Amino acid sequence: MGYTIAQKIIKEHLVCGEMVAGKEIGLKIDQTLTQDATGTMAYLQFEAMGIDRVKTELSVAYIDHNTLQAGFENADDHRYIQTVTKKHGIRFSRPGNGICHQVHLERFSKPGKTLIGSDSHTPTAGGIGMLGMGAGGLDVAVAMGGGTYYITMPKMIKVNLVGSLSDYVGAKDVILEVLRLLGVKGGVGAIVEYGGEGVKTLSVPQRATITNMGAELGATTSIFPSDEVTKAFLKAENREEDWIELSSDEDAVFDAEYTVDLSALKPLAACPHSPDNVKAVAELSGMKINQVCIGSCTNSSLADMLTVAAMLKGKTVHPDVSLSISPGSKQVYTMLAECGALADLINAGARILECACGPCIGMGFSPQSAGVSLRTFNRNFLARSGTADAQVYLVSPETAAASAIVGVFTDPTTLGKAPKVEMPSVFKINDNLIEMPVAAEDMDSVTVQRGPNIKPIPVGKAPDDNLACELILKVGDDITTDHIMPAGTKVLPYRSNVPKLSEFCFTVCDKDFPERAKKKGGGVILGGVNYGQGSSREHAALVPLYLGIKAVVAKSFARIHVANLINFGIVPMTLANPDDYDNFAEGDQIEIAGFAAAVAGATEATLVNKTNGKTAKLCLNLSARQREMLLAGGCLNYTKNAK
Ligand code: MIC
Ligand code: SF4
Repeated sequence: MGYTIAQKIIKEHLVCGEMVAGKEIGLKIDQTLTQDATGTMAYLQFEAMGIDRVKTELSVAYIDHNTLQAGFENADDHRYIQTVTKKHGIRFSRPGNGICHQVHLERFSKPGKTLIGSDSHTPTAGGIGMLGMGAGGLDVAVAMGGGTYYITMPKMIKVNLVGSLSDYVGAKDVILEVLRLLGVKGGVGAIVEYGGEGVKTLSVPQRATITNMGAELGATTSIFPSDEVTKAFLKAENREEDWIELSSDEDAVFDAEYTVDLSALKPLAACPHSPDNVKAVAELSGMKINQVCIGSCTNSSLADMLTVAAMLKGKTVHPDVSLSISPGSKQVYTMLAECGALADLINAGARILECACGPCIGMGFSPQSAGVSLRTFNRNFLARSGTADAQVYLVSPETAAASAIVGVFTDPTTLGKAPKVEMPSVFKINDNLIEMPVAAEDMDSVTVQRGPNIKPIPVGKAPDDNLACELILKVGDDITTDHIMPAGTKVLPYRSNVPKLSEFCFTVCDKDFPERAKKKGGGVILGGVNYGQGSSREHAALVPLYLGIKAVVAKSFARIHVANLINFGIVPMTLANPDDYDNFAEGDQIEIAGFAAAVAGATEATLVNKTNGKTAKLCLNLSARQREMLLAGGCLNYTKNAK
C-alpha cells in the first residue's frame, strides 16, 4: 500500500508509536516558530527546562501580534524575546518584518520537513509541502529542546482539485468551499491533502491561503504536493536548493475524498460568527458595509496585494467605508512600494497598517457598533474584532476590494474584466530584520531582559482522589479559545501575566465568571462539541488552571486545546452519551468518586450530579503518557520528575 504525502513525512520523522489512525505517535520536529503573544510563555518554559541551546535545525521567534504598544508591556515582552532567543540559539524576526506564517513561508519553510509553531495557523507551511502544525507554547518549548512532539495519528482526507479558477475567484473561495463542505469540525483528527490536476494552477501563496484555513476545519494540518510550482517559488526566494519533489503514491489510501471544481467556484463569504457559515457573495450583494480589512496570514501575499491595488487604482474607497490594508511581510511591503502599487492603495484612500496581525487579532480597527466588516482573514468568531456586536464576514481580497469601492457587499465578478497581475520571477530578498543568535560559546555574554509584566506561570497539581466541586460554568457547542481567553488591545498585553489575564477569562460568555471562579475556588466546566476550537493559545488552559478549574467535561474537544489542557494538568473528559449534557446545570454540585484512580488507569468514570441525583458516564481517552502527565499535575512537573 502506498503512502500519502503526510504519511511519507510522518514516516521519516516517526520517533515512537504506530502509524495507525487514532493512536498516539511521537514525531521529531525539524523547525519551530513562535509569535510574541504565545512566545513569552514558550521561552519562559524553555528556560525552566534548563537547556542551553535549541536542538532543532531552525527555530525562529516572530514579533507580529502585540505590535500596538499602548503601554510598556508589549515592548518589554519583545525585549525579553529578543534577548532570550539571542542567548539560546533562536533567530529573531524583528517587529516590522511581518506576520510569522507569511515570513516563514517566504524565507524558511521546506518541503518534506516538520514544523510546529505556537500558533494555530502554522499549517500555512503546508502550501510548500511542509508538515506544519499548531501547538501549545509548552510543546514548542519541548521541541526546541529536542523533545518529541506527540499527536494522534490522523486520518487522511483528500481534496481533489479540478479545473482552474475564473477571473475574480481566489484561493480564499476554494477554502471557503471546503469549509462549506466539511464544516469547522470536518477536519478534526485528520490531515487534508490537496491533489488533482487543479493543483498546478495554484501558486504557492494561493496554496498557503488554503492550508492556512485548514486550521478552521479543525484539521491537524493541510498539505499540498511539492512540484514545479513550488520549485519556482523557492527559486524566486533564492532557495531553490530547499526544494524536493513530493507527491502521494498512486495507491495511497485516503479515508475520505472530495472534489472541488475550481472552474465552477463563485466568490464566497463566511457569515457571522463562524468560518463555515458560508454563502455565495451574490446572495449577500447590496448589503450595506462599514469596514473592509485586507491582510492577515491568510491573504497578505504580494499577489493578493497587487490584485487589490490594481482594482483600487484610480478609484476612491466609498465614503461610508473604512479600508485597512496590512501587507504580510516586509518583502511584500517593499515590493509594493517599489512598483508603485502602494501609491495606488494610498491614493484610493486605504489606511495602510504595518505588516503585522493587526485587526485580525483585534489590535485596533474595531468596527463601529453593530458594524458590518468584510475581512480577508480566517476567523470571524464573536467579539474577536473588538466590537461585541460587530458582524464580520470572511471574504477574498477580490470581494473585499470590490465592496470597498462600491460601499455595499459586491460580487467582484460583476465588475467586468479582472485586472491581470504580473508576478515578478524573483522576490526582493533582504533578511536584515532577522537577527541571528550569538554562538554557543558566547551565550553568557547575553543578559536576558525581563519586564515587570512577566509573572510566574501557574503550575498544576495532582488530581484529587475524589473530585467534589461545583459545575462552575456550562457553555454550548463550538466554544472557541477567543471565548475562553479573549485577545484584543485590552487583554493581549497581559499574555505573560496570568493573574491579570484571569480577569478576562470567559467574559465573552459570562462577565461574572472570573469573580465567581475565584470566590468558589474553581470547579469543573461543561462544554458542548468542539470545545476549544481556534487558537493554539495555551492561556486558554493556563488561566482556567489559575482560576481553579480541575477538569473540563465536553461532548468533544479540539486537538490543540485538549493537548494544552493536559499539559497544564486539567483533565479533559467526554460525555459517553451527549444527551447527558442536559442533566447538568451551572451551579450544580457534582462528584467523580475515584477521580485520581480513573485518571491513572480507567477509560471511564461516573459523574454524579448531587443536586438532582442524575449521573453521566464519562470517557477518559488518554494515552499512558498523558495519564502520567496529568497525575504529575502537568507537563512541567512531569518533565522535572523525569529528570
Ligand atoms: C489567532 O489567530 O487566534 C492567534 C492570535 O494567532 C492565535 C495565537 C494566540 O492566541 O496568540 C492562534 O491562532 O494560535
Ligand atoms: Fe495573526 Fe490573524 Fe494569522 Fe492569527 S490568524 S497569526 S492573529 S494574522
